[in-house]
Amino acid sequence: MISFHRLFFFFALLYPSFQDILDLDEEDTCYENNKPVFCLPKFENVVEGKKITASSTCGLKNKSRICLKKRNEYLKCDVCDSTDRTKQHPTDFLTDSDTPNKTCWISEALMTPPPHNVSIRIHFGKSFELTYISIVFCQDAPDSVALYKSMDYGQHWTPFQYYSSSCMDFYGVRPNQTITRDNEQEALCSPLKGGVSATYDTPTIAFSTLEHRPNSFNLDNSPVLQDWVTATDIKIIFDRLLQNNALASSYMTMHYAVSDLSIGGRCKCNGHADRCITDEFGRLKCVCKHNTEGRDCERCKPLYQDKPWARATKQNANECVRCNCNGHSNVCRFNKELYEWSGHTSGGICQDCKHNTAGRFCHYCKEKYYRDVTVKISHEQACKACDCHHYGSKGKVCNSANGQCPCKVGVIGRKCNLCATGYQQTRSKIVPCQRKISGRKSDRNRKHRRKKNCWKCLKRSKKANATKFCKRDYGKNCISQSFWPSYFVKDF
Ligand SMILES: [Ca+2]
Repeated sequence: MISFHRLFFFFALLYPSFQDILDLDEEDTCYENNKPVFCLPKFENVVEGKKITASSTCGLKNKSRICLKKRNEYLKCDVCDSTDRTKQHPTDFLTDSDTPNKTCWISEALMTPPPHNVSIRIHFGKSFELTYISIVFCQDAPDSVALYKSMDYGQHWTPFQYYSSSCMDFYGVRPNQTITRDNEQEALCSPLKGGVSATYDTPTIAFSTLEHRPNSFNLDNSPVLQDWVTATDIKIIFDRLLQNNALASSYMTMHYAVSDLSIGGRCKCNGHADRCITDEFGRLKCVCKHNTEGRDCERCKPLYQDKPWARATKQNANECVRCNCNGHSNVCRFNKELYEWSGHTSGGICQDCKHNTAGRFCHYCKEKYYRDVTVKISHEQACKACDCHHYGSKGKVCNSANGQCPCKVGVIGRKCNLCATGYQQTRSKIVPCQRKISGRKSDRNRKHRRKKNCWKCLKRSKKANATKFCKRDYGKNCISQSFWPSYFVKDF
């Protein structure tokens, strides 16, 4: 039996980040001296505690006779019966301890000539980055085995690795191809005899996901390989037990049998978390740092979009940067053009500015509000309503700097709610303030003349007449003949 620890150290030599992982402990490793740094969840046997299903397990439907072979010699034959604890061979035996007694998952009898297509599927429940897959057999290793991975919980499957004595005939892949930088995401095919498996005394498949791939020591800068090692599910398909069918005396007693399955890897957090936990819905997720979020820390938090999200590397933690919204928004969005424009320093645009603010940084007051310069822009009351007088102001929009509303003639005050000196209030909505009539003698004469012939309407109207002129809003149809200053008349 090959222990997990033995494999761990073996693959640590192949994987550049492993030495770092060995030093992990419970403290937050995503910061050093309050500065963000690249961090990783611990390296683990990913299948422990995971759901494993097999398309075929002996003894579930009926008792069956099992005869395992090693070095072409039959081992002791036995009965498989799921109802008998001493005779059962469930998928649990793939991940249990094989000490002191080796335990095996065993398929149903193969019955017919190949292909047999017996599969084992492991559901991780989250993206993991895998380093190796190890399968230890209870008898001679099968002749043809295919490993597949899925990145979307089993909706699509990608070949991960083939093993066969006849790669081309069985899987359509040339054996032992050379991987270059152009085809790093391609599955290889190799015979099971030799290679890594030959170093163990037990028939074993030991697939290293990065071995022979040129960028394996530059994973940080290789998105292709980052995808290559990522999986949410693994499927192992046993296609053929024996190379030579003629050797099969009877498929009735032939089975696939595996004593141990281990998959080395770590919860995928893109360098932004050092552990994963189960959330309130029972799903695994990263405990994201560096202002990131998502089950894989695969995006920046809503208010931290000033720079584009990036995976953390040993050189740069690529912490997500907070947008400057002056405390008036919790959301911003990243704009690539702005980011390019700024020389890669800032690309965030604040969204849904609150407290009557507006602008990319919520840094000025929205229309109909003005800036209260007595407080900082970050103050909740930094923008006050213009509150322009309905009749005294020409409009509702005031000067954004000082709040001055656009007053009608004769009207003053920030809100345009006062009559200027020399003006008096009227009931008119159009001319709320009119120039006062002087009390001097000459003016009294004018007042007299006004009564007599000052106003004359241009056309007849039931609503408008000279008497009502100063009380209501019927001035449009009337014209001053002599008394009122010309500028006042123009205002109608
Ligand atoms: Ca076992």
